[in-house]
Amino acid sequence: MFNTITHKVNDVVHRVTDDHLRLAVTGLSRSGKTTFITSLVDQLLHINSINNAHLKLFAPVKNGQILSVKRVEQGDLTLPRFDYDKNRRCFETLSPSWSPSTTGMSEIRLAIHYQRQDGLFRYIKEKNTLYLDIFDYPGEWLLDLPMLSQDFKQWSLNQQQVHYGERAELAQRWLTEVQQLDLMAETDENQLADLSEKYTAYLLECKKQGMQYIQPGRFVLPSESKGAPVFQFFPLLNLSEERWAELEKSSKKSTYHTLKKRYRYYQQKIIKPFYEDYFSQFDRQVILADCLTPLNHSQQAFIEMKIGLQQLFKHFHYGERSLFYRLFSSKIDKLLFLATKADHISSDQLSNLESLMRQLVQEEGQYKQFGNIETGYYAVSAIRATEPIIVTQNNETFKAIRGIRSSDKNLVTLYPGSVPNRLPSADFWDHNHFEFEQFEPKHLEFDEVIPHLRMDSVLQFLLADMLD
Ligand SMILES: Nc1nc2c(ncn2[C@@H]2O[C@H](COP(=O)(O)OP(=O)(O)OP(=O)(O)O)[C@@H](O)[C@H]2O)c(=O)[nH]1
Ligand SMILES: [Mg+2]
Repeated sequence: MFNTITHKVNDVVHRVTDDHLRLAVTGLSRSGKTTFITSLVDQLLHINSINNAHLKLFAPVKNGQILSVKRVEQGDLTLPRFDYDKNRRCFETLSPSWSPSTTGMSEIRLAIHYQRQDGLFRYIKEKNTLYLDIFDYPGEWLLDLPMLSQDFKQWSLNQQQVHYGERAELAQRWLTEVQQLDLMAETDENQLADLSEKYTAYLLECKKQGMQYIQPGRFVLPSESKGAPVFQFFPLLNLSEERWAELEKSSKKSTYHTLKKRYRYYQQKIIKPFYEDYFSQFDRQVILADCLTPLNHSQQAFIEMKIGLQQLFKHFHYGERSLFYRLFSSKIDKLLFLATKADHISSDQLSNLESLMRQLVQEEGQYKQFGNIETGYYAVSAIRATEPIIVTQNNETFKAIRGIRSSDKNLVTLYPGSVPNRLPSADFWDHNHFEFEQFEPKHLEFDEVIPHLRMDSVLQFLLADMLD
């Protein structure tokens, strides 16, 4: 008996100190991070004592455990606040719009006041607060993480691997000029600035064509310090081993050594601090992937998304030998993979989207790295822009969606097509044509909660056990 109580007391002490949850929301550019955070915050802030129909599958709400949720002052006062209000206001206007692409870092902290379910604690009516910290940042920043484990030569060789097809064509202008550059000669700053500008223009073009594997990610974002030399370098492609060895022996003032030095500087001064400051302490992670948009584009776009994602979870901590663990000793206990924008497809395709996501992650046995971390895979829509409907045609019924199409602002009913349930092969794009259309968000009344698909399951996975 005494032992049991001691055990419980220890448990309380442990849990009381354990009242913080840092959630890492990760995902490539345009995968839906800002939308996801806005909706997650909105769902939580709309919990009340009367009607919680929006969170049916979130047990702590169903059990009446959550007393209130409030926004409180964030941990890092030097960071901008995540602009939840502004994002929400975008939906409350007469012509609702999506929030713009993120250009910098921001933070939000929520205080979730709750009462435990556990028998003993319910009796004592112990009240607790769980602080939830979430950060938002541009997706491009994430893609720089793998660069931390590569030196300049390895990075260049790595870039070579994605350099084929459409990309090789887009790179032509920059590459022809680099080939004429004398890498052994003394550095000409202006020349490097000019070539880096052309390299950046090439990366921006790749982004426009739906390519996801853009490195260095910060090159394609607006920045006040764009003219700084740390943003003026590029990879060297198609060099032989002999050439690399020869360049290595060139004078320290050579163009080659300057490129190498800037790369190292970018690693240490730009990439590393971001992960050190914001990612080193997270407890749980959500990885968002928009699997539908690359299906619209091309096989190359799809493959780039796959590489981008796999690079990401290869480098985060899912095992003590990972780069992320070695650098930052961060530990997570739950990992959730979300296929976003699931309102772009009809409900009969949701399970396909989930299996596609699972395949992307588990290909080549990647899943083994997750060790004993609990993982989940869901297809979700953080902000639902369409309605599911049943259409009858020629005595046949099928599931469709209805919403305001972004391209022409018309209300349309359509069947967007089948989602492949496994990684598509090369000839797939020859026989299938996808039109996963973009939809405009719905108008929201000021007191209405954001409509979603399965955000309650997301909260259940991420938070329920912390409130038990
Ligand atoms: N229909 C629908 N569209 C979505 C949803 N989530 C995101 N989108 C669309 O995807 C776009 C990108 O979403 P964001 O949340 O801005 O993506 P992000 O990951 O924050 O992008 P960056 O800040 O550029 O890294 C939005 O502008 C919407 O058009 C969703 O749940 N449903
Ligand atoms: Mg964003």
